[in-house]
Amino acid sequence: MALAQYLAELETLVADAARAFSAADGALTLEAARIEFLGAKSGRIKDAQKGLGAVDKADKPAAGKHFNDAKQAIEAAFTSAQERIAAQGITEPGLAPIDLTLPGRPLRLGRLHPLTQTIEELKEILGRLGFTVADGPEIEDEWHNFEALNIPASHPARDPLENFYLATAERGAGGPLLLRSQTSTVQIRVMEAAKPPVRIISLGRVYRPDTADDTHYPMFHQIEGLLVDRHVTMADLKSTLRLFAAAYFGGDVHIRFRPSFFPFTEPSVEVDMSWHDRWIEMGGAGMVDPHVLQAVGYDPEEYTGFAFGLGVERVCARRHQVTDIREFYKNDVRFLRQF
Ligand code: FA5
Repeated sequence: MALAQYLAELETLVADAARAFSAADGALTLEAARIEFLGAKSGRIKDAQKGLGAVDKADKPAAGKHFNDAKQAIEAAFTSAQERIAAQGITEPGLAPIDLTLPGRPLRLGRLHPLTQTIEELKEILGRLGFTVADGPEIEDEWHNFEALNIPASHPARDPLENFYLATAERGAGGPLLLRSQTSTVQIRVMEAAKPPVRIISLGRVYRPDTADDTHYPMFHQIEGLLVDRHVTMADLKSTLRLFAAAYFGGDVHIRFRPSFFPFTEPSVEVDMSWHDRWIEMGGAGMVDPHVLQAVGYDPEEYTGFAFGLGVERVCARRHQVTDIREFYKNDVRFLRQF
């Protein structure tokens, strides 16, 4: 190749590179130009270097010198484009320069679900009244969910249509398995494992095939309380629930017992609470039935006890003036962010 032709090619190369680097308006376009001209494998400078081999032998020293000059010019064009882009704070083509004096975007922190917050608060309040937390399984057998709670096989509460029985041949030590329909199961588990006195609460999920509406959901939470000791009376039950209600809702709260029936308590009551002049059913309670004490090996002549079971969604909804408990399960962050 004649020297003149090689020099002409170098000239075009330098001009193309100068144009590409000065047109670069962000990190991406600059990088694309760098690869095109200065790329180590197939950049155009690399090609020009290979082209030196084809120049007539006598012209090689001159061609080599021009090649070095061209390479330096292109590298200089790259460096100055790089500095220009950095100085303007441009990171992407088409974006305005970054204003480093703007305040940062705050990180959006997650938070505990309102029901989790309520559960923690209830544990704390009843903890102050001397109750410790006990846990039980969500998959239960018939003994703990019904039998030991004085709910015989003929009782309508055991109807398969009223419960989530598991479609499995597997059985627990206490018969067929189901998702527990109440936390009262934990009363039995605790009394089977410990001698009186007993003073526990248990909080957790329970399951019932209820149609969802503003006060019902097929999966919900209960807080169960159980106190067994000598000389325990209904008065102790009422004062405990009153102290609990006053601590959770603050002043202006009233509680009321309505006669009711639960197979595992005698007498039994529904517990209503009123706060800001509206009564709402929170749960059931009563004195532990002597048959239940007997079933777990406690002497009902010596010991008496009270138990209560409240709906956590109801308690939480009342406190925060949520009118529909389904809101707790929609996962709408606009709702959840308020707690
Ligand atoms: C019981 O479950 C008894 N185990 C309570 C109990 C415990 C009585 C200890 C005596 C001694 P009940 O089925 O009424 O009772 O439910 C208690 C509370 O759970 C209700 O008052 C209500 O607040 C809540 N609850 C019941 N069903 C639902 C549901 N589908 N969705 C949301 N909350 C519910």
